[in-house]
Amino acid sequence: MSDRQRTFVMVKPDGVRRGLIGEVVRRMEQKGLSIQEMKLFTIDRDLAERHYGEHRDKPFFGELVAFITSGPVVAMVVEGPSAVAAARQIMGATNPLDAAPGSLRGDLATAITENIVHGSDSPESADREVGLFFG
Ligand code: 3AN
Repeated sequence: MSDRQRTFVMVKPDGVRRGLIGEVVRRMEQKGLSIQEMKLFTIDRDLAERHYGEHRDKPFFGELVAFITSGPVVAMVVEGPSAVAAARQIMGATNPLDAAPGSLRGDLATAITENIVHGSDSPESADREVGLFFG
């Protein structure tokens, strides 16, 4: 298909702690996306600060880095038709209280920091994030 894309998806430490790795993977696969690469590991501070570089000046940056390094994550390269938008639809809005029922965050989370999953917001972000985590 001509609009085939890849995107970067990560189950955050809260998702791993809560046993939601399978739920995230299941929803991606049921949508028609496929997992190309996957690894479970704990992010170090340097990678966390590079991943969240765009938020460096935000008041929640310290909290964000502390949380994302607080336990193992599952990083994935996910591929399929319109993968960037499709993965973000499955995840739902950043704030779980704004996320639609039926999305991962809408169904399974309440807090904006502990919102289970991350997905790239554009094909350019996907390339950058895949490079950071799998380069
Ligand atoms: P998304 O993960 O939906 O692309 P971004 O990139 O805007 O969202 O934000 C990255 C992460 O920063 C979010 N997943 C969330 O955990 C955290 N975050 C965003 N906005 C806030 C906020 N106002 N307060 C605390 N954490 C936030």
